[in-house]
Amino acid sequence: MINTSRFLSDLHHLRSFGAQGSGVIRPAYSHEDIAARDWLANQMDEAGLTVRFDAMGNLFGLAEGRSLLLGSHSDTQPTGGWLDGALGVVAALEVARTAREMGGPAISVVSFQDEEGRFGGTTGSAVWSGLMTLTEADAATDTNGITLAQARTAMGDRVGADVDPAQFSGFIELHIEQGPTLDAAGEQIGVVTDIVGYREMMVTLTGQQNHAGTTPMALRRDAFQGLSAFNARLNDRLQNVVTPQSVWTIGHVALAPNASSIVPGQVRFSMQWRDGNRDRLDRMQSVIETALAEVVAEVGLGLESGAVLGLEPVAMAPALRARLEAAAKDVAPGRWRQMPSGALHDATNVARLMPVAMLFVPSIGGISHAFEEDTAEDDLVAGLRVLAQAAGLSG
Ligand code: HGY
Ligand code: MN
Ligand code: MN
Repeated sequence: MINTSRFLSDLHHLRSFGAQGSGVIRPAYSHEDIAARDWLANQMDEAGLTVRFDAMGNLFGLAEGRSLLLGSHSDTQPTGGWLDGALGVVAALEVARTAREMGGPAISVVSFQDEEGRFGGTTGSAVWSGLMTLTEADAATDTNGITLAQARTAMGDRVGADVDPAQFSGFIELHIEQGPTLDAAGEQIGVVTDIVGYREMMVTLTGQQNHAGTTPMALRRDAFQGLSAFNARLNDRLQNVVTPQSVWTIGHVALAPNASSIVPGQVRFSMQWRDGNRDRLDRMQSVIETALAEVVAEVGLGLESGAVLGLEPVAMAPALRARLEAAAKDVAPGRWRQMPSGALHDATNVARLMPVAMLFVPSIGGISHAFEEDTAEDDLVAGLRVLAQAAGLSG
């Protein structure tokens, strides 16, 4: 039988690494992230699993022979919630531990590194799944200009040989919904049908830094005005191609020199867009590129668009999904649904290698990527029970 108090105690212990009020600050390769990984490694070792760190810092607890892989990520957003990723890792640990105590089935555990994208996005599972090479990942930089190669040296001599994906029969990830659907409906479980795709690029607009008092408005080449005009035109033009499930975000903005009496000469910002349909992602991209080109010409700005990073939309594996649906019917009768994921997950990358499936528990108020992120305890336990049952543990 799964031990729910052990599970909850471990979940709160993981929260303590980088705890900040009700939230957590535990970015990839930070001191807090590595301390959390060391603690998880110890828990895996005590559970009788073979502990392995790969070159990216992905942490695996391996069962012998062929096994089902469960897990998520234990790094967080710069100011993150205590459950995003952490829930899936600790639930996987509890299911694997219980499976060993019950003499089977073989369950392995993973905590992927840098899912939250300090260096891009789902970086650890992207390298493990072959979506990108370690060399490509190493060249990525965070917003402070630190390279992933520099950051991952903090893993030190923990790093061992690569972990071969062929030993796993499939991957299931338990995660908080990070949206309002389940909470608003009073439901406990979401069985994921598919995960959206996303595209992201960094954009730099360059104008002319100048005096805020003596420079007439008509003579300005104001980088902020360029961003503002782009954003207004983008919101208007995208209405022609999007659906209510489409989203787009300018989440990171660095204005230079960022002084109240200086016309900003440069702005660097992130442009991210997401949708469940690959063609629509393409159409959104061309709207973005056209609007950018028009505005820089009108305002007289220089434009530099970085490489477009992204992941394509992916459908969950029917057989694994069916196991989650059967378990959800049993654990939360009348209080579960099938639903898409608007958030990105490591499961998208792992789907390149093996069958994957995901399940959600509610986020209170639909809030996530914020210190207020939370989930009711009985919903956390319901998620654990569904995961355990779908993984083949009885009752
Ligand atoms: O951005 C995402 O969807 C994920 O939570 N990192
Ligand atoms: Mn996550
Ligand atoms: Mn996240």
